[in-house]
Amino acid sequence: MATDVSPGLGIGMVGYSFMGAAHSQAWRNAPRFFDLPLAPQMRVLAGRNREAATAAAERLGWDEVETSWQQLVDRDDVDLVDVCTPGDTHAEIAIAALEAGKHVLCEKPLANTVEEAEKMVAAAEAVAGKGQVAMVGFTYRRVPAIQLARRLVVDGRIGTVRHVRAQYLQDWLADENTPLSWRLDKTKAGSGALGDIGAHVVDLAQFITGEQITSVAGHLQTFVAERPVATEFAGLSGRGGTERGPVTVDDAAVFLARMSGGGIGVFEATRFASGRKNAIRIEINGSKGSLAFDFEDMNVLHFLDTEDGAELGGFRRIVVTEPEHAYVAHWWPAGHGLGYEHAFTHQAVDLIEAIAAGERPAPTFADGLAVQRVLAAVERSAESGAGWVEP
Ligand code: 4PW
Repeated sequence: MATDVSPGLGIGMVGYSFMGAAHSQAWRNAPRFFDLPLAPQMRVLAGRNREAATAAAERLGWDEVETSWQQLVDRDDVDLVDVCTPGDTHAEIAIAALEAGKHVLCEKPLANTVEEAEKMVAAAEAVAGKGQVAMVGFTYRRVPAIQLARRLVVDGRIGTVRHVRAQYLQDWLADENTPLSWRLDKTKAGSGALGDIGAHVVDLAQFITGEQITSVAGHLQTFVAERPVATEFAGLSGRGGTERGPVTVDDAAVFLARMSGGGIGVFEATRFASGRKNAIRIEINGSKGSLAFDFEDMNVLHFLDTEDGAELGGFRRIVVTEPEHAYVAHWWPAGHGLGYEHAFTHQAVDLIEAIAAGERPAPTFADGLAVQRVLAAVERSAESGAGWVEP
């Protein structure tokens, strides 16, 4: 366990809903379980409604509250701005924070459009020489089993990638009476399942394989065009009244992909997969082996090595809870398993260590832009119905 960590890194977080809560526990837990070169100090949380922001700050452990993100960005005691707002505000806040000399952690998808994402990358590049870092929150990269999958690919254990099969399946919209929220509003979220959850599997596929998606052919579908307007909403559920309003984003996205190494991919993102709560499933088949992961069994990675031969071959079920696995030694004894929140803590740890070392932690804003370009290409392909489109 960590004991004495110093000096401090002042954190200011904008937004305090689902992601804000996940990030808050990460800033709190990171120095308690990892020896960090800088101690994160949860200085200020920003939210427009003072009463609600104050209640959130008390609950989540923040020292103070500001009612505008501009005030937060202007503070001298804030070194890092953590952007946990809907996508329509990412570019403005992140760019202002970088220009004010702050490090930035920005939730995914990086922005709502490629143009915004390009401006964010330019802002990050402009200050990179000063040691300022800009990272996008593709948090699932930091699940230990995903880290192991990446290492197996790097070590050549699956050979040349032939197939990528990637799905992100949730079901919180399967009930047609689940009310509207910002995630169903194109002006706030940019897109629906495609950007909210599809972005994760695009990033994971590119991260694990080390390849880029070079062209896509996609289809987007909105199953329920109208829903109750929310009277309250938190996390992924809420309550609605009798008033109804339009859903302006996709409910589900599917697309085919060509990979830069010559393989092909099939991607699916939906919030209508009844019974699937947070199933991030990735299977990769290579010339020498295969990998399979499902977040609903997140401490396990399945690995097939063709060198095992026909008689003894088959998928190994690797329980990724040994101290030799990434991050695990800082937590519990083997077999005790990690959960959703741990990846956020690992993200905070890696970010803090990179800042202290003067390095640029991945996923960078450029990685976020690469994902954004794939999402935009899927939208163009779906709109035109013309088939293959290049990001
Ligand atoms: O990881 C997921 C997010 O990116 C979460 O489970 C919910 O869906 C919240 O936003 C997306």
